[in-house]
Amino acid sequence: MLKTEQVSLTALDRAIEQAKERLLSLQYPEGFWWGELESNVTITAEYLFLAHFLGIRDEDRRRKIANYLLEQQREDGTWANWFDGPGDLSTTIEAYFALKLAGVDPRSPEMGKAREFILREGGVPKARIFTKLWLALFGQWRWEDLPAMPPELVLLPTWFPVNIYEFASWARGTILPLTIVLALRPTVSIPEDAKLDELYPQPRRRSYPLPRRPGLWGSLFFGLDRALRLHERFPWKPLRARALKRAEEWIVAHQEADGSWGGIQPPWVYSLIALKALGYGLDHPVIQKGLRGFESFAIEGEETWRLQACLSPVWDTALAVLALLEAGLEPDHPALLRAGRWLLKEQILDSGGDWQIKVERSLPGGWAFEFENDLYPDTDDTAIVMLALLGIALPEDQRREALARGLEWLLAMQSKNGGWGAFDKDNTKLFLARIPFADFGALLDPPSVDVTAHILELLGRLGYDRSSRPVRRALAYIRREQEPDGPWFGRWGVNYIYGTGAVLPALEAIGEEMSKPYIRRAVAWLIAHQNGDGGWGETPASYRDPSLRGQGPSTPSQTAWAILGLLAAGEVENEATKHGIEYLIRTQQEDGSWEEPYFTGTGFPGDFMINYHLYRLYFPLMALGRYRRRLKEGRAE
Ligand code: R19
Repeated sequence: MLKTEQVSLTALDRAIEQAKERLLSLQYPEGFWWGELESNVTITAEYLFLAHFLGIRDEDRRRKIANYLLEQQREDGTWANWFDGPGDLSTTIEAYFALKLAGVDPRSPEMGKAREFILREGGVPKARIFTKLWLALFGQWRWEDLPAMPPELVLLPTWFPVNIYEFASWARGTILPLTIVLALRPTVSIPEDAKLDELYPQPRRRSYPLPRRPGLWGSLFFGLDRALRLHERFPWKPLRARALKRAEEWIVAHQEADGSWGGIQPPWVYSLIALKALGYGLDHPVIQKGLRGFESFAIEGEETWRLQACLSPVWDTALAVLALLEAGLEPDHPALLRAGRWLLKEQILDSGGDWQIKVERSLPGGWAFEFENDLYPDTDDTAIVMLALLGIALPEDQRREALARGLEWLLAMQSKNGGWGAFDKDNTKLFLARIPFADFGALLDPPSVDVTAHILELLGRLGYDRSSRPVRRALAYIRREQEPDGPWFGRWGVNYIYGTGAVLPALEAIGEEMSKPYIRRAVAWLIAHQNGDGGWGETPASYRDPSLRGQGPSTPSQTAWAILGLLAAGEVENEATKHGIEYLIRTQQEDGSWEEPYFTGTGFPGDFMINYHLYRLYFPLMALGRYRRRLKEGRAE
């Protein structure tokens, strides 16, 4: 057979070399990598709301936030939840309100365009519940028109079918303070010219009832909500005082070392609001620590100030290590040793956490995503960090101990259905997602294919094979989750390219026969969704519109995931792989990195999207490096 032309090996070597040098240059002296976690403007707008609520005035910061918000507004006057995405009503309302609070003139053309969009979309009554809650805090939405969420929830025991531990970790940390806020209804007044009357369709109604949700649970919860709200109006609440006390204690006990709650913005801002409503002063140590913590989540420019929803140093460090190993760095390279020592320090060994409610009999041993999030290690970070540690020449006893503790924790966290959720085991009470409060993000943390695949890949690397029980169960789960036409859904990355790009390397690692028909279907799906330029891309809009699965402008990280999938399936010589590699080589920049304005990370499918700023560098490097190794292995045979 006539061989098609090879990828130029000198060009490949050069691209790897440049990306490697670039990545090495970005390592922090302490040993970690840490890229920006870009999401959307609500995170920063809500910081301004919080400051306003607490009565903190910082003119300089307010101006910088307004600049940032205006800089993020698009031509059509809207704000979106991801680059090039559709304007989002709730996000646009929050940005508009923040700008008004910051003193921007509502008669300006920018504000006019935003207002037009908001009204065209139905105005404030059509916004999500979180947005309405912020407005209620400033008297711009009626407390009575929010769903009921009584603080007594915190008193329900863990054996009861409904209790706070049945919610995902992030929802638990958010809902708990919100029960206090909804019970106390703290309201702060704002200047007349910051009010939002113009964002209501005319004629304005006296009240806006909640929409009834379809289905049995929808109706049931709708009825329950009515009953609870009626109950709110009566003064007799025998358990209220005790519930508020317990919720307060829970909040205080769950603050992390960096002042955050859960290392993420939503529980953080609402916890501070709840504590303030309970009478905590600005000088209270818990509030002080909470407020100071935001400074390390902020990115300040000359004229702008923005906040990150969350920080990704552990995740970034482990993935950077994996990319550098693929690029051929020796296991004892000083950069890797430094990263390895830092990762060892980050392991959570003596702090319990919420995960223990569902998992008896396991020592802690996981890693969290952030610098400080000791109560919430997650299985995804733990698997990726352990994969990274396997490649670094650390002192053997230290590494063995770290891996043993990590493995014990991971095995204990496997859910009944064979997969792994991110933060909890068996967080699968799907009916809870039907409560009226749940109109944004996810309330549950059920197992996902991508996380399960990362753990499966780790188990394979640790020597587990398909005969072992955890692997058999995980494999069965993954098989059940495959789409009929071949790919797997991506829960924490966009979307089917991420899921499929995670599963195929995992299957290879546990020794699955890669010629099996179900794997061939996945390969065919990847190849069928390659773009004409040789790259792969998939838009976050694919979460809402299944006809867009696997489609979108090419991006470096998604191209890398597709290539990693193809390589795992043995497609080293495939034209599709070659074109993908050429796409990466061709689009690399002078500085060794790539451009990636598109969002390829997922917080909540369709609702909360993330642009991880280092994805554009370590994933392409990983793919190029692995491609080169596979080529060489092929030649050596
Ligand atoms: C893989 C590693 N991952 C396992 C970790 C990814 C962390 C993503 C950061 C997400 O940060 C958040 C978390 C929660 C929210 C919410 C929210 C939505 C609904 C409810 Br109820 C409560 C909170 C909104 O924005 C968020 C961002 C990559």
